[in-house]
Amino acid sequence: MASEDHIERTFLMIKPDGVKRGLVGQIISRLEEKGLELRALKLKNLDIETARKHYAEHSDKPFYDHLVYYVTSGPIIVMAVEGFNAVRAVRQLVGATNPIEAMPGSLRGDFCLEQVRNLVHAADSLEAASRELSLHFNRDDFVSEVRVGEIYD
Ligand code: 3AN
Repeated sequence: MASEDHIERTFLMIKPDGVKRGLVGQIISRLEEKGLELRALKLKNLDIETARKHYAEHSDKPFYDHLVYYVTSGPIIVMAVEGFNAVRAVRQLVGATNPIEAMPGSLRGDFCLEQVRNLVHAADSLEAASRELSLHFNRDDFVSEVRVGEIYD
């Protein structure tokens, strides 16, 4: 483990297109295959107020209303994901914002084409992760560090 490696907890959302297209399992598999662990997970409909807060930094952008409309248009999955350098690791797995520029092998590179309906959202810093986790989860939604195998070992 290098000195700059830290265990981090980050936030990931599977947007309505990902849920609707039945890609939830594949997206979670990519995270697990990488070695990241789930700490919380919910399937839910996002209300407009929470969506506006989630995307507050884009409130002055021309696509803001459309983004809020879209992300509240169907069920989403929200997750807390933990592991070494999880913020950067998850952003790498997710790929560039514009799916056309996202590298093949990344989630957006492999599974989507459009900039608004771009499958997933991942926090881009520890500060954003902390803000987004507290926006979407309550304290008792998180599990502690227990793998099923360890319970029976
Ligand atoms: P990322 O999701 O890669 O962190 P952000 O935070 O720049 O990207 O943008 C948040 C969301 O806003 C994106 N996931 C995408 O759905 C939407 N978005 C960003 N840029 C554009 C754009 N130029 N046109 C339409 N939608 C956009």
